Amino acid sequence: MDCQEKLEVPVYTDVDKDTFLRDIYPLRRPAVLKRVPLGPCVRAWTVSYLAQKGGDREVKVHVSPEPRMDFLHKNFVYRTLPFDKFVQRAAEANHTDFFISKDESYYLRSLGEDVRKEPADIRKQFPELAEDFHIPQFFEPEQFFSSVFRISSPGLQLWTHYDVMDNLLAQVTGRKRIVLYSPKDALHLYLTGDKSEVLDIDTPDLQLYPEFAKACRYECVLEPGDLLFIPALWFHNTLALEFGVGVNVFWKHLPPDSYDKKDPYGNKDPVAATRALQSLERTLGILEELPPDYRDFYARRMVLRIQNRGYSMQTT
Ligand code: AKG
Repeated sequence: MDCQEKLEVPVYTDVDKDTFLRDIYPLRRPAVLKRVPLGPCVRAWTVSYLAQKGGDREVKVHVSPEPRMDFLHKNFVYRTLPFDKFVQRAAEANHTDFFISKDESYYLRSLGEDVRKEPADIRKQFPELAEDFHIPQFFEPEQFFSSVFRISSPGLQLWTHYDVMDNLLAQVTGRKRIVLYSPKDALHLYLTGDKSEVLDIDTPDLQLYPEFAKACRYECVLEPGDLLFIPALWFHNTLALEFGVGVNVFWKHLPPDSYDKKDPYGNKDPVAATRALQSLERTLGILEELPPDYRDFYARRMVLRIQNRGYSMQTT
């Protein structure tokens, strides 16, 4: 059945750790949290302040001729810029200095020092700016995984994807629209790995993606100073309504050994899920030994087994 309604993400005000852990976190659903103190960043992080305090250390950024980034056709390139120049360019609509076009869009997703090994930590990569940002202490310090700087040009849209850790996304400046889909809608999102192939979520091509109509869309607009709790595995798509600066904090909520140790981005599937997916690939290879009509029949039987043994929640 198609999902007709757009669902609002519930909003909570003045949430402290106890309320978060008692009333919000156990629901495993997204929630907007207003008036949680984030520190002086909310007022201080103007373009000139960011440029001056962040300095000229080099950052690797996405640059795209179109504001909607497309991972399928790779309509973006990675370029390196001094942080101060990057911030100025991301905040302006038209550029005198540019890589592709005058109105190109920019996006920073900060990285760790050793990109392949180390998760981003704003306290290490941007210590002067990190002083202004107070990470909400809603989880134990040993659960901390990463804190990621997210800076977007106006209109920048990031494809729908999921992460494997719990996440608090702090929108420090600028407004941002977030659309979310439940993990239960995984079958309707045309996934390639952790990303949905449906890039235009507002006017989707339903001839090409008919199942997408069944996915239930949750939506919210984050104002400066708002936090969004994104539980692990919830799909999210972000659209910067203005130039905006955010920081998101990932933390581990499964036992530490469940996670892939070589995962600086926090988006590698848990080790047991990877093992299960690998063995599915092997199983599919074995099915190919059968003639097509038998392969089809046994594939359907396997789907039934997976539904009966694997699903624990109602689909939509
Ligand atoms: C995340 O917090 O995981 C995001 O993908 C945020 C993207 C953004 O805010 O631009």
